[in-house]
Amino acid sequence: MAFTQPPLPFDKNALEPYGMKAETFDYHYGKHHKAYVDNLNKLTEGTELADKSLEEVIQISFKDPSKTGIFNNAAQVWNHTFFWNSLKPGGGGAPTGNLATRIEKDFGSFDKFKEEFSNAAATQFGSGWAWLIDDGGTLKVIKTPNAENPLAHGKKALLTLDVWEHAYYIDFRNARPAFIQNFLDKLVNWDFVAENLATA
Ligand code: MN3
Repeated sequence: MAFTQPPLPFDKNALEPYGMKAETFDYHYGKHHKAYVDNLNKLTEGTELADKSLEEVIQISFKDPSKTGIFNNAAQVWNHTFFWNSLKPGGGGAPTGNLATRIEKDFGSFDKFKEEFSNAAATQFGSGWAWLIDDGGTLKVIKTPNAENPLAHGKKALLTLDVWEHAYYIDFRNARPAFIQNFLDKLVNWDFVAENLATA
C-alpha cells in the first residue's frame, strides 16, 4: 500500500486574506510535500516498511541509522500534514476552554506561551519546526531540526509551525519573525490543538 498525500484541509486560496498566498500552497503543498510522499514511496517500495503505518515508519526509521533517508521523507510527510491542519482561515488569537486553562497552568499565561513559541520558532537555526507538545501531561514548547518531530521521541504533538525557509519565502521573503507573528495572530487552528490534547 503506497503512502498518500492527504488533501489540503482548506482551499489553496483560503489563507490569502490571512497572509499566505495560493502560490505558497502550489509550491509548499504541491511540490515540497508531494516530493516527500513520492520519495518515501520510492524508498520503501518492496520493503517491509511499505505495509507499515506512516507513524510506525517514522518510529522504526528514527532508531536505525541506515534508514535516515526514509526517516527524513516519512517525517516530512507527517509534519506537513500536521502543519496544514494547524492552520485555519481566520484562526489565531487566544484559545478557550480546557486548552486555555492548560496553557495558563503550564506557561504562566497565554502571552508567555506566545513568547516561548515565537522564540523557539525564531531561534531554530536553519531548517526545522516549532511545536507545542503534551509531554506526559505537561504542555511544552520545543523546536526540532530538519525533519525531526515529537513522534520520533514518543511525544504527543499538539501544534506545529514549519520554519524551513520554503515555508515563508513567497509571503514574507526572509522575514521569519513576521511569518511567526502572522501565524499566531491569524492562522493557529486552536480546534485542532484541542482535539489533539483530548486524545493525548
Ligand atoms: Mn515545509
